[in-house]
Formats: sequence, structure tokens, C-alpha cells
Amino acid sequence: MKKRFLSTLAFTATAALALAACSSGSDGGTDAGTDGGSDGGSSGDVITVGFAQTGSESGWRSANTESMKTAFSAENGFDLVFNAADNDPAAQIQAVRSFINQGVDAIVIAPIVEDGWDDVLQEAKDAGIPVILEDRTVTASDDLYASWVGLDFELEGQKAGEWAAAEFTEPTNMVVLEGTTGSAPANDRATGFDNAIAGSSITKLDSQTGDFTRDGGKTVMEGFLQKYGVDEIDLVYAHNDDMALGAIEAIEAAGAEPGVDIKIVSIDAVRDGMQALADGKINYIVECNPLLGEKAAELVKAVLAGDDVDKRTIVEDQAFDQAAAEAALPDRKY
Ligand code: GZL
Ligand code: ZN
Repeated sequence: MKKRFLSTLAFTATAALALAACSSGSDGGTDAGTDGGSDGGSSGDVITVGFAQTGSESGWRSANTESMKTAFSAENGFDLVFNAADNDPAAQIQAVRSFINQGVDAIVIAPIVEDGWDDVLQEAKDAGIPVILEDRTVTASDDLYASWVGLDFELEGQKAGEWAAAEFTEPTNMVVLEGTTGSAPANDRATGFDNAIAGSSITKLDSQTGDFTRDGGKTVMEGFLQKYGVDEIDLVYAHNDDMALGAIEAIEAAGAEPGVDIKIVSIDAVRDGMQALADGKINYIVECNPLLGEKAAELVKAVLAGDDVDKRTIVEDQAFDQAAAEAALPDRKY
């Protein structure tokens, strides 16, 4: 308690000094976080934001990172301190701690996994630094972050499951390529899909994480093909396109035709996934929109300006069959 009290005390003193500096207009250079989030950016001041990204595990992630960097640009009034945690939850929490120590004005997180966030979010709160979540969610109490902008992962899983339940009316064996273990999308996409296929003719043979990567999807699919044989598997449910694209490689290497001998339903609708759908190697894709940067930047400015913000903002997704993918491909932004 003593340590925290002192750090708060020290922080308050620094903020008071920096605030004086900011308001006297002598805040010429970039803040480098000296004022610890008290200047709110409303004084036309540079807002220093620490962004803790999951890593670079998928095509979706690259599009999301690009969207965030474009939104949190210098011309938009930001100084972005970017960290990609290489899909390592401990490293991501360490990155958030370093943002707190730097005294950034606000912190944005795309949390790799849902659990384990309570302590560091409490530390950010004690330091007076608001946290905005983008993309994935956490199980920590929502008074530990200002707002979340993301997607309805359970609905994405449900849409994929509804397609599969309608498509397969004969007894069907399915294998599942799960996303990162403990992540909100992996948990919720499984729940939504399983609820949608309850009572259908689909049997889940196996389910294993491919960690949202192409290599992961390929390796796990190779294992399933070894274990069950091509003829025993009718359907693959991949929690993202990158794992579906890895599974396509494994199915072709086993001499079977993806999208024909073994059908595939996936989530994301990134360019490479949509191309595979247009080529008939994937059969259905539910979109998961990665372009969250603009909304996240809007939330950071509103929170620092002291405005009330919605706790949750869900971005719309759509779904694509082969014809819709062919039509949508030319205009896809990601
Ligand atoms: C979903 C996002 C997931 C994508 C994957 O919003 O968190 O992480 O579905 C990405 O492609 O790796
Ligand atoms: Zn300032």
C-alpha cells in the first residue's frame, strides 16, 4: 500500500508540474508522457498513447495494426508508443507496465488472452492513466477500463455454425482449428458455433489450437489427417482465415481437394481468405472487421477530454459465400 501511495503521490506532483508546463504553453516538444495523462489532449497538446498489440500472428492482425497506426498518427495529434507482444501474454502485461512507468497519457490494449489483467489494469487506474480495449475483451471488471471497441465473436461463431448446420444434413464429421487458447475470440467463437450446431447432423471429431497462425493451422490439420484419414473428415471449422489457409496446404498435400472433399468454414474475411473462397477452396467466411483504429482514437480523445463514453462499441460484421466473395474482392480494404 505504501509503495502505491508514494507512487501516486509522486505522480500527482509530476502531473501538477507538467500541467503547469502544458498550460503555460512551454510544452513545445512532444510530451514523452511527462504529464501522465492529465493534459487530456484538449489543449491541442500531443497525446502520448501506449498501444499493446497482441503480435503479428495473422493477416487480420496486420490490418488491425495498420488501422491503429493510421489513426494514432502525429497529424491526428498523437505520439504512439507501439509494442507487439509476439502472442506472449506475459510480455504484453510487461509492455503495459512500461507504459505506466513512462507516464503515457492513455493506454490501448488488444489483450491476447481474457484472464490475468486485474493487477496491471488496477496499476494503470492508480496512476490515473485511462485504458481503452480494442478488438478482444478481458474478464477483469469493467471499472478497470474506460471503454472497449471490438466485435461480437459469439455471433461470428453462431453465423458460421448456422451455415454449417444448414449445409450438412447428412451425418458429418468435423474437426476444429481453435484460435489462441484463452483468447476471447477462441472462447466465444467456439460457444457460438457449438450452440448453432446443437441437434444438427454434425459430430465434432476433434478440436485443437493452431494459435491463429497459418503454420499452426497447417500442423494441426496434418495431425488430424494422420489421425482420422482424409475420408473420415467432412468439414473443418477454422477460427480464422490464416489457420484455414494452413489447413488448405495440408489437405492438398494429402492429395484431397479443399472445399470439395473436405469443406471449410472460417472467420475473418481477410484478402487471402476471400481469394481462397472465390477459388472454391473455402466454402463460407464470416467477417471480423479489423478497422478499429478510428473508433479507438476517438475514444481516447473523448476519455481524456472527460466526456462520457459508451463502455462497449461493437463493429458490424457480414458473411460471404463464394459469389459474394467474388463480388466483394475488388473493393476489399484488407
Ligand atoms: C479477432 C482477432 C483475431 C482474428 C485473428 O478480432 O482478435 O485475432 O480473428 C487474429 O485472425 O489473430
Ligand atoms: Zn502535455
